[in-house]
Amino acid sequence: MSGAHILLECLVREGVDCIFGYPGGVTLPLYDALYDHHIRHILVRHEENAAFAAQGYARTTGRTGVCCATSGPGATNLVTGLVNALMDSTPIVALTGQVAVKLIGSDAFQEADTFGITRSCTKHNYLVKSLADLPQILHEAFYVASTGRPGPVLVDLPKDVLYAQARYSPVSAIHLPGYKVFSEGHTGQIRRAAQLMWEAQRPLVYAGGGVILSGASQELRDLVELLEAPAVLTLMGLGALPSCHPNFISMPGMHGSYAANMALSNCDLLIALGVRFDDRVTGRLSAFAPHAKVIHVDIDPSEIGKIRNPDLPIVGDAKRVLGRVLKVLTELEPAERPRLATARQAWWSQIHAWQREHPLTPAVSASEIKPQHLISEIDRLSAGQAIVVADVGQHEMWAAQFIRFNEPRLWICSGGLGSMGFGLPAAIGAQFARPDKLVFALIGDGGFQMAIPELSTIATHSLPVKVVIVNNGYLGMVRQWQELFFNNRLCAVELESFPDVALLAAAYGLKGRTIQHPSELTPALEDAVREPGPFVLCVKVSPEENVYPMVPSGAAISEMVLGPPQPVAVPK
Ligand SMILES: Cc1ncc(C[n+]2csc(CCOP(=O)(O)OP(=O)(O)O)c2C)c(N)n1
Repeated sequence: MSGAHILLECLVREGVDCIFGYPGGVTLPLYDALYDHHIRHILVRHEENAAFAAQGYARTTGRTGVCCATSGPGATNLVTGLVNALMDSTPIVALTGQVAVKLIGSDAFQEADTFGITRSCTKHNYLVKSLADLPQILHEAFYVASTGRPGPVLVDLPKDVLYAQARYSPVSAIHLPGYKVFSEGHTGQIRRAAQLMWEAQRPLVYAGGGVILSGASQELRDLVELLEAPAVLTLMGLGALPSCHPNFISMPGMHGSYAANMALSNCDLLIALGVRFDDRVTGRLSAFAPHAKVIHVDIDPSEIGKIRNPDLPIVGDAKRVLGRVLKVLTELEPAERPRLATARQAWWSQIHAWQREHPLTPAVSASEIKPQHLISEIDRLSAGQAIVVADVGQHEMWAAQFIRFNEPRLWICSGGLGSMGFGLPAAIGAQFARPDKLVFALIGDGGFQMAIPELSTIATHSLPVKVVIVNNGYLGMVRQWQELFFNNRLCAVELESFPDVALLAAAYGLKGRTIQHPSELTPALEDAVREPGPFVLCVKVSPEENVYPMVPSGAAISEMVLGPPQPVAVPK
């Protein structure tokens, strides 16, 4: 078999059913092998979008997404997507073409040092120098991408390796002596954690993307119910506990709710599960959860103590560790439960008071469409069941605040990297993975303009994605910071000359429409959802709305700005 056919055979054995990619000179043998192969190749319109689409696919399914690019510019175009996958621990395998082995280092046409360039933006990367190594490397790549803390793995494939012929023999085992996955957690630490959990007066569960990655939603639910503990979920963790669960407060951090941030600031035990104490959550670190002992469960040992030294670290897979913690908690329950009632009553009444004091409520107006109103209408239509893929900016934060997710893997965003341009291609990947699901791509007018070419991919496959553009005429999140922290000196944030979306969609053979009056909102969204195919809906919203609450950078998360500054009465 040729190297290209061996590659496809390995992909089949890994259960790959589709690849998002863009061809070029050195990957021609691969595309020739794909010509009559059952693995689907989805031609995106830019390699970065192949990486984002593979992540939309991976995040909705839990399986490893695959993207493919040619050498040189194709490979360098993948870089943002790779960093994005690394930051959000998303399992993808990126296949890149490379010039022939003997030309490497000669500045050959479309040569780039992909191995060197992607070293720091992948979990691991390989350069395949001989066809004999290809099967082993490829299966290792899938193993490394999907195990432990998942992430992107790149396999660079020289053209002559793809052309060469060899007898294919399947790989029977993977031995990576230097790669250890700790999954069970330390028995003694698990016992101590259970004890601390029962002893706490004001426990708070702080759960993130790691819980979703390990499939630990049920265990998380059992934990909060057993301990009668409140929980906050990070941007990456939304859906790990159903949004309608009574123990769920909301997202914490820079745009988290008052109650979530106050709970963090006042808890006496922080149960951190699959989270990395991101600066957007902690605010000023010295003031973060200042009264709390910290239990930190993470599969990646390098996360432990990276930002906050835990009192009790547990290195392991969230699902397995929580399963074991729950067992010990149940053993200890008869002795510990009686002490719980009064402590929890006080803690919960405090939390409910914070919720009543400053609830998260969407703004609504009779004369203009408030972006929060639009988002809450999407929430109503989704009813906690739709897949919502957000781009980056204000609309993303409002979506995280107001859209409910009653299952994991419904909310997809670019969390760690915050990469504009992510939303549309990631929605494409999600819709390919889940053709049965209603998929919203929620995008700002800035991010949309980074991804317009993917309307062509949507049209080609009649993908029924509902593209909703939250059009405020600005790079909204940057405008908000310029307004609040730079005396409203708006510089380079106005987005003039936005295209007429009905015409733009029609140019791609799609249906599209622009609305701007509140009375049009509900019918337009309902029409878009009823439409069996794709729909592009541009919603002109109030241009100068800001996301609140907001923790200014450098402030403690208890120092939230809860709303726009109130006009000060000038003494006469
Ligand atoms: C690739 C990239 N470039 C720049 C930024 C910085 N940035 C963060 S939010 C934002 C504005 C986004 O504007 P828009 O897409 O219109 O969404 P909005 O904030 O208005 O909802 C910018 C420029 C980024 N996150 N990603």
